[in-house]
Amino acid sequence: MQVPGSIHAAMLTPMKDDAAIAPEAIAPLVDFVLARGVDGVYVGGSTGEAMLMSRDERAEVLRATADVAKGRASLIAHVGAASTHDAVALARVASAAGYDAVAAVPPFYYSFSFAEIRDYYGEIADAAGLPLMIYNIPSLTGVDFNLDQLVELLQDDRIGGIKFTDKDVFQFTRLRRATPSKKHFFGTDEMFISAVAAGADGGIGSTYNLIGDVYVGIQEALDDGDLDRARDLQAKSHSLIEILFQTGVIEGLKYAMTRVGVPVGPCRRPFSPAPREALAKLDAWLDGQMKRAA
Ligand code: MN9
Repeated sequence: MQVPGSIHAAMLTPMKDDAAIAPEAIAPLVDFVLARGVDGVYVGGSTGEAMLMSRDERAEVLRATADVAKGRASLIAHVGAASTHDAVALARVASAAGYDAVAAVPPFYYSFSFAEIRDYYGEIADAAGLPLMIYNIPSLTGVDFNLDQLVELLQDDRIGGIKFTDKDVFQFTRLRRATPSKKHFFGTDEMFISAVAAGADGGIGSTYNLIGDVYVGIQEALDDGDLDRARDLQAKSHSLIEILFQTGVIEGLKYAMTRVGVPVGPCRRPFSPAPREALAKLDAWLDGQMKRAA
């Protein structure tokens, strides 16, 4: 089963000042993101702070986003959880809400066997009845699949592809060659140009909330054979990401979105507000780069 679309924003979750979910702030965020030309939205993943939310809150965000984005964009719901029980419940929510595909991190915290992880994915796929993507993000889950394991997971007919958020383009390239009928999305925004050169079908990332047009542009430039333009655009993404590493990626992005006129509130604790000096750099970047964006 195929996953639709190519460039997807890994959506932030708008919150109120006390970090409760702000469902009414989802529509303006979706409008801003889609206006920059991305194909779709990836809802409830790392960037969405899903692991800091209850299952009910995650379901609410999945439903509220589908309500405003359905019919305008490709919709992928991230439903991964530490327990199969929760992931399956969220997969059913995503399916009922009209998502085109679901994605899931492997189960985390306990050291599950590969067979247990494979079963987890099978149960999610069956519950969703939609194409399922493996969300491979070893830096956050601690689950570091080898190439053979990724190939085995992707060979299952119910698995449509992968969101590969790692820096190992060698592994990414071999995986793509071994599973050519699947969709291979790259999730490390600062390396998108290398992944497209290696054959990525698309990208899904956090900075796409603010500058989705940059990643659409990199893909188009490489399609046109215009390496200089692709490199210039990736350099623009680097200039933002270098600052986000100082603010904290999600904290900085939420600050930036609010500042360009799309209020999304703070991050949920234990995330803490970004240091003032780093925010000053972000202010200067936004003044220079985002004048016409809002
Ligand atoms: O999955 C995001 N990765 C993490 C996507 O959250 C660890 C990326 O979009 C990064 O935030 C981005 C900046 O490093 O590449």
